[in-house]
Amino acid sequence: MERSLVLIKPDAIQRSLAGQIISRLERKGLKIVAMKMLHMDKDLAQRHYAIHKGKAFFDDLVTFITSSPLIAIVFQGENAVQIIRQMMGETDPAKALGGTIRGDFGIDVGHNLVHGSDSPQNACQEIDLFFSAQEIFDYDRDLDTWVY
Ligand code: DAT
Ligand code: MG
Repeated sequence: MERSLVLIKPDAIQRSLAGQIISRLERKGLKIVAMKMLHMDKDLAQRHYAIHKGKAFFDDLVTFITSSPLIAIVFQGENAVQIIRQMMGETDPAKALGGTIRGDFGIDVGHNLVHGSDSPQNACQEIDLFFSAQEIFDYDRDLDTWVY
């Protein structure tokens, strides 16, 4: 079953939107298999966003993501990566459709509330950065007979 790394970013925590964002993903039918709160340090931020190194916004992105605690979650489900990307909306909240997390709650690209992996392969790498194997839970939910 596919997994995606979701970060409830510092702006979402500061704005008390964590519960609403997690709730949307949970109600969709996605299963939480790992979750922790942490304050990302510069080293972890640079590794997580390594693909963006050298871009004009990279330093601001690292400063923002390390500015305050966040919540890291692994969601599991069929097509979890694509489903979460759709529910997040476009990177720039100004362009994100209503009904998406960024479209409903954000204005500025530098404060777009949530991260979700962009491919199953990147999801595996990102999950490894944040969680050990023992921190990821393998369990059954009775309701999955009604989700699938
Ligand atoms: P996404 O988070 O939708 O996967 P991304 O991987 O292209 O987007 O970029 C990572 C983060 O960097 C994004 O969530 C917000 C920030 N960012 C991206 N493009 C930006 C830009 N043009 N100006 C400022 N910040 C930007
Ligand atoms: Mg990305």
